[in-house]
Amino acid sequence: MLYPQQNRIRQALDLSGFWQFQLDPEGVGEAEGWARGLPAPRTIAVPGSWNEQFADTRDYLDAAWYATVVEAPPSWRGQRVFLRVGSANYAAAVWVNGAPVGAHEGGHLPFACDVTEHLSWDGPTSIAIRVDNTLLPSRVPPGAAGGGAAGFLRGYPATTFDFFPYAGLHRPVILYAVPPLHLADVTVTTTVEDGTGVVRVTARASEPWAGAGALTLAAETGPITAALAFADGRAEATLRVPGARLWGPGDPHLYPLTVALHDDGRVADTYTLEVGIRTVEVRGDRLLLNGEPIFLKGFGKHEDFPVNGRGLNLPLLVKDNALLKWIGANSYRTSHYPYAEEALRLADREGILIIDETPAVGLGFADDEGLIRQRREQCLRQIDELVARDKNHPCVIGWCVANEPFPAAFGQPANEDDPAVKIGLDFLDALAARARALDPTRPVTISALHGTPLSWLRLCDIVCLNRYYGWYTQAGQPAAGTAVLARELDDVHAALGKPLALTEFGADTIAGHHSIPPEMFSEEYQVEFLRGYLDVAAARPFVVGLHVWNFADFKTAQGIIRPGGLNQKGVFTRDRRPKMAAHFLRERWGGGAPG
Ligand code: BDP
Repeated sequence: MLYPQQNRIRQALDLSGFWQFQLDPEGVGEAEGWARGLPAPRTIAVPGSWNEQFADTRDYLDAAWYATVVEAPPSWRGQRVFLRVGSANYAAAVWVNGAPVGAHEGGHLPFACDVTEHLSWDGPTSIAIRVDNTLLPSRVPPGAAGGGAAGFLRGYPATTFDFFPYAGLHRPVILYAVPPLHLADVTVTTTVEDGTGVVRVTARASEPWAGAGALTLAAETGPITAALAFADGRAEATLRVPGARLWGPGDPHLYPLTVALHDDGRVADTYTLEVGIRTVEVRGDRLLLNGEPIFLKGFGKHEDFPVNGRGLNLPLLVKDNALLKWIGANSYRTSHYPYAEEALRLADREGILIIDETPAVGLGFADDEGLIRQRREQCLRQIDELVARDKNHPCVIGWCVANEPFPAAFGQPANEDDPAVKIGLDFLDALAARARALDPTRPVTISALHGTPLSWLRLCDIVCLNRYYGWYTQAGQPAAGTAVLARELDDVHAALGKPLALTEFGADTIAGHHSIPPEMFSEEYQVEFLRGYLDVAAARPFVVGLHVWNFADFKTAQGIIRPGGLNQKGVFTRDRRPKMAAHFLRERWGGGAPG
């Protein structure tokens, strides 16, 4: 699905702003006709989570309705008009002028509804979106009834994951118009042959159409063009860019590529993408970018900020990228769900490498078979939608199809003969296979918990490990923790011969709390902990990446292991002030000037 674009043919109207909002705890809205108008609305900001905008909605996760009105420009008549919701967490249903136009499940990926037939052309059109984020075991991520932390560790709201279950319209809602015959999709892949960039483009039209089109890539030496011949709505062409400037952290050069569709000799539709020419490859136990070994320095992050919740926050994206540069990082993982498209576009421009993760967190395999089947369908759909959305971003260097799946009980070492291990293997194999089938150009991984069966790790191109030796185990003894870590890395590498990355390791740290000798929760302990992991990795060339958990403190459910409702493993506070660890990492990673 192409991100809506405003150009001389395509029109896009961003509906971000103040909407009407009403909770529907009894689920009566549809029967009572709320799709045509909310009986007792209040005002809410879109995008944004509803949880932090009002005091009474913090823990509310059931249905709520959003409504607005818009006047469609008369010049759009005769076009096809879509309503695109960037992210509605978790499930959404949409009405236009009271008529149902679509529904979607899965909170972090966009969907679009064709609303052409439902718009008013002589007055306002009403739009209503019902969103609910009820924590159900059949959803992905699953609600706590299907597993997760048990007993005294369980927080409120009852998630199976360690971040707050923010709800609402988290990204822009965009109304856009395209010609009846239009470009429905474009896929770009790049390789490099003897310094020549090879850009392969596949374009798909909105119908099984035959006709002509063109590609134009703006190279520094002038435009490079190719003709497109559509047959059955599909066309392919290859562009060659001699002496291409290869995209990477040092020089994130983007070539504008315009795809045009010609009907009756005129340009019927056109779409422009920013193309980074680069290759990503796993060879032996190394990760290569443009044929050279690359070491990933960075973080697991979250979309999280006071008041915005998980809502798109453009200044924060800019600030975070500047802090990544300041600290000397070159990458992050979109833990534990796909981030806003705007984040990826910025990363394309700034040369930040991204491991793009699906929302598959908190998956266990000792549950009811029917639930597992439902989650599997949802996970596969989310991979389809994620790859469709993000395939053209040079910043995306890999797909992570699950975070910390666990066989029977969370964190318990697994025995390969355990039936839950086999069920999990089959499930995860299907996810990895789907990602590879959709996109053979990028490595696939799973971020794996301590005790993950080797058979699951074998599914990964890069073996990503989340480890907390010296925190959840070997508590208070960072050196004992790193000794365990060193042994395990050597064992896993000997068994699999693949590149390893540590995609999580960290220690909760209360900013301003100090102690000598270092004690848990102090800034000194966080530095000692991270130093140990960095040293172990530095001595092992097969470790190709280090992502500290976490970039910044972030909100979680309330519970006894999360004082203040925060996970405090950030090297920055939630409002982006550096802890001692940030300065330590900057020194180790050779960070730059303040951005
Ligand atoms: C890992 C999870 C991550 C948590 C982290 C922690 O992947 O979401 O926030 O542990 O406990 O298990 O800090």
